[in-house]
Amino acid sequence: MEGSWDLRHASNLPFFRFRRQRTDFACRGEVTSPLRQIMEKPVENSTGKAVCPYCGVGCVIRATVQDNQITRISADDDVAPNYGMLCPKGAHLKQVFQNHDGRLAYPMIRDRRGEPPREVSWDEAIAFTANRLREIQLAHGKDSIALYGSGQLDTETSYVFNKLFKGFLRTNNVDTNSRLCMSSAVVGYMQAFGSDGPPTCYDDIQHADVFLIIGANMAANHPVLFQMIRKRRALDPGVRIIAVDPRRTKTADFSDIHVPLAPGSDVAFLQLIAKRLLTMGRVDSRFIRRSTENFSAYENHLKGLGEDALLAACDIHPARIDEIVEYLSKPSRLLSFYCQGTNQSTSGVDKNVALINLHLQLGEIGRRGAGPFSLTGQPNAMGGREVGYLAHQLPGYRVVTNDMHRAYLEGAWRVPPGSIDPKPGLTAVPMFEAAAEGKVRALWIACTNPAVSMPDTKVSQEGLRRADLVIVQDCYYPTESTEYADVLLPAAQWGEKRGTMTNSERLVVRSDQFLTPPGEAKPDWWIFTQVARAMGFKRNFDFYTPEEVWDEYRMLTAGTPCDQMGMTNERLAKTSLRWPCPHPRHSGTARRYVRTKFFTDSGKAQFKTPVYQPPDENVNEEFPLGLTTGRIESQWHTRTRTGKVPQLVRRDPEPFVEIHPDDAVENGVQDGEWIYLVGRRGRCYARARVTETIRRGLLFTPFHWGDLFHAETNANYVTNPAFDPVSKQPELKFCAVRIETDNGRS
Ligand SMILES: Nc1nc2c(c(=O)[nH]1)N[C@H]1C(S)=C(S)[C@@H](COP(=O)(O)OP(=O)(O)OC[C@H]3O[C@@H](n4cnc5c(=O)[nH]c(N)nc54)[C@H](O)[C@@H]3O)O[C@H]1N2
Ligand SMILES: Nc1nc2c(c(=O)[nH]1)N[C@H]1C(S)=C(S)[C@@H](COP(=O)(O)OP(=O)(O)OC[C@H]3O[C@@H](n4cnc5c(=O)[nH]c(N)nc54)[C@H](O)[C@@H]3O)O[C@H]1N2
Ligand code: SF4
Ligand SMILES: [Mo]
Repeated sequence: MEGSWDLRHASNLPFFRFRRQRTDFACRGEVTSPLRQIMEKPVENSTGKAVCPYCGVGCVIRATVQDNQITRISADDDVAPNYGMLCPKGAHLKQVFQNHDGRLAYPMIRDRRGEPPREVSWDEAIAFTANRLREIQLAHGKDSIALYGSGQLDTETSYVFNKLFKGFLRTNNVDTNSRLCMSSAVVGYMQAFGSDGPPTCYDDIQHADVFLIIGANMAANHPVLFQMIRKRRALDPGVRIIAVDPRRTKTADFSDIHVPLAPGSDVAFLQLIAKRLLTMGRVDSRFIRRSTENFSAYENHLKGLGEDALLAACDIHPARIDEIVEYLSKPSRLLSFYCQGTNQSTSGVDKNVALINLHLQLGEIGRRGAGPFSLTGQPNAMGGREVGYLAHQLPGYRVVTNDMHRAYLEGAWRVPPGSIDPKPGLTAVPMFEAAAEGKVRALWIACTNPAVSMPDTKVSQEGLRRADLVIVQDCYYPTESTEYADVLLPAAQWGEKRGTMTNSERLVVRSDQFLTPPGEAKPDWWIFTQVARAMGFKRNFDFYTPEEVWDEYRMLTAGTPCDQMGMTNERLAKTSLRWPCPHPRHSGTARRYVRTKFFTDSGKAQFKTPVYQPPDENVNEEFPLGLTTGRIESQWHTRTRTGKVPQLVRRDPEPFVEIHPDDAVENGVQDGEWIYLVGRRGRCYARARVTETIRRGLLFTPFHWGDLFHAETNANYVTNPAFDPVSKQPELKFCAVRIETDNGRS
């Protein structure tokens, strides 16, 4: 579904007349090459603030620095969004920088696969990258190259690579790890409201009566937000927290009700609640009449569903449903948080839509303390979407399939009409499949580690192996993905560059630079800019500071739902703002849809009628157990950073698999024993943790430990690459396995 906001205002803007601000441009004396002149200012003793490089809560962290070493990490009590709070990952950032072990500090080229790479100059690395990309496109067509990026890159970087690939290299083969993370949430919001982005903000936590946390383990993965929820309940004992998760997580432990539903059954669960409330007459008729469409189809759909069948699908005690219905039967402000338990599913969009339907039915949106609040995983997965870094998107929540949107960007970027392909590019899973089949010949991997994090990793590894050119842009070496690289581009990381990110509540924060990067590492936006210039697009990539990139991007958001026109560099240097923020005197927007105008053609929110579907893969005699995967509090993804912090590693030093005591007995598994989980595509290895916190018939293992830890501990050798038909987000939350215990013990 395409956005239909008014672009007339936007098209009149002088988007190509920017005032250059080179005040903070700094250049070290010894650097002579023109390519090297664009450098970040070296920093000595200072303090600075930056958005935490980990989760989408987007805590603002203060770092005190002496002689290029962080001496203290803190958070200011009066600074949003975390007001003095940090979780252990953020609080231990100092340890990440205690030495530069494992940093990728110089550009490198690998002449032959399997051999160690050799250090080269930036000039050589950039020229090589630019020439090889050109050669491959000339020989094999424009879509033979692809970029796979990340929600951990700042907005400026995502803007530059998106402009380069979609506008100038004319391929939409640009996708990111957000496809594995947020794409179902994007489609859910688009279908219901005509625009991506949450209606809500963190302040709503202070006003909500009932928190529905569904498919999210906030206590572990968004700890500071969860802390805010707990504080809210401590102040008002009437507040209720409901956790919907097949596992009794730390989040569930702190909740009033835990619903241990069958994996994948969220649509059935939400429809059961909605149906019961509907039967009781719990509908906000005034809101529905004025601000929504398709309610009668929705009502009829719910009426036609059998309660017993829904209950059987979620396989929970009916008392849980009664309790929740009782909470929601009284007027109460409902705030729902959701994340990968809903998104990473072959029915991810339907799960999102079913939750939004419930909010529309109750009128629980567009007012304080109420709304469906999608939790963002990575620190800038929101900003990346605003920039349009998924294969079907363009900046400002535009889409490639919309003629007006393409024409607008072609004008703004000053490329000939028809330059932007109207067909969406390859999304994450098909991108690596195409590389494995020899159709995509060049892969540029930036700020992500697909040799660990892609479902059915053997395919992504085969894609990386088969591609003629693999460019890996990371701040660490080695990682599982750098092993496949022909070119390694060293990136400056957190604290070593300036840049802008948007957190889960649409708060746009500018981060400072307070550390000098090691060796020759450079900010990501700079690296993409230099390659673009080396490919012949000098005039169009005339960026010397991230502020210049920001100014160009900010203008393109004017008149769109994620309007950031009013966020000038001067303002962002002093304060953070929530979009929409359309002009420089606008103070930002806490809550959207307050006057209930949505971005759909009719201006009304849309009810949909999803139908419950079980997960793609079935358990059977050969693979009798379900496996779900996810995260733990102490580690971040593929551990390139958190794996180097002893205080965090100590908490969970190795991969484990949660198994119910009855399943353990049935499978002859002892607590603490190393076991294999064998699935249809491969197997992985982990230490059994026998626990009653998990449903019978289901196992849980984190996906943090890739091949560099042990050749067989990557959970993604087992996971299912099947994806949601609309959002293309893979079903990382369910596959079928059996346990093997009789060989390969450590
Ligand atoms: N410590 C830490 N924090 C992180 C991250 C990290 O790596 N480490 N990563 C960040 C990122 S990128 C993301 S996307 C977020 C993810 O944050 P979450 O979504 O909270 O993380 P997960 O552990 O992947 O999944 C959440 C829960 O979904 C449950 N689940 C599985 N299947 C289903 C289902 O069918 N229905 C329901 N209702 N629940 C189900 C799992 O049991 C799990 O507890 O975390 C962010 N925060
Ligand atoms: N089984 C299973 N698999 C999953 C998931 C799951 O729940 N289960 N979740 C999925 C989700 S939601 C996500 S978001 C992905 C995450 O998966 P990935 O994105 O692959 O994981 P990270 O370890 O965060 O990778 C980030 C990489 O960027 C590097 N890096 C850090 N900072 C910078 C920087 O500033 N610049 C550059 N250039 N590089 C930098 C790091 O060193 C690291 O190599 O995993 C997905 N895979
Ligand atoms: S809650 Fe998230 S953003 Fe805040 S310190 Fe922890 S990891 Fe960083
Ligand atoms: Mo994510």
